[in-house]
Amino acid sequence: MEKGKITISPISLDITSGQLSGSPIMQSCRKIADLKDVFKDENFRSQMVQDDLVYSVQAYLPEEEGTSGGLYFGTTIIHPGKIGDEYFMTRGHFHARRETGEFYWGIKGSGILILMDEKRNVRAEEMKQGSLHYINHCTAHRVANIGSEPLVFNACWPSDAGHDYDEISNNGFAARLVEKEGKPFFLDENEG
Ligand code: PAN
Ligand code: ZN
Repeated sequence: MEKGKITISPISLDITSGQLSGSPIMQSCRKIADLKDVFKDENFRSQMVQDDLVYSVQAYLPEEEGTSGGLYFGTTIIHPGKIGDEYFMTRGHFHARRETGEFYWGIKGSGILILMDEKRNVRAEEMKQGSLHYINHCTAHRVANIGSEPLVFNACWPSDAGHDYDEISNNGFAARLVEKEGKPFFLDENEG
């Protein structure tokens, strides 16, 4: 590093919108078509407009995937909506390296962070602007948007965490968040 030289970080974060700008930023989006078998009512999902966006992720990944000691940063935007009575939500995952945790924090909107340990115990935290969430190691995590505006949150996780989506696609979460009488309500995995 050249002594005394002050440079500008290549990435900036708009802290009011959560939007990242600069380069390199990875962008991905999940449409209705990408979420087969994620929601309870697969038949309902299959009949929706397949091109509609459910959520998008921007991520700044300054280290090679798998590097120990590094960190990643991301912004997730979940659009408002439901598939049947189940709120739009992320696929959810365990980290491939189960010993790694993560921070999430709310930027705007209204949501629920759903957490599940390896014994399938589920708990949940309300997400809103300024809410800060520590996701313990060995804990699957998924977020549902329960409001009528986009839900935006930031995340910071280790660059060697990896993502295990298979465990959740095979076994799901032990509870699902549905709207009942206008309010969020957890349905046990065995309930309709
Ligand atoms: C987040 C998530 C993001 C999208 O950055 O990856 O919110 O959710 P899914 O990955 O479950 O589709 C994170 O938890 N990273 O580890
Ligand atoms: Zn994660």
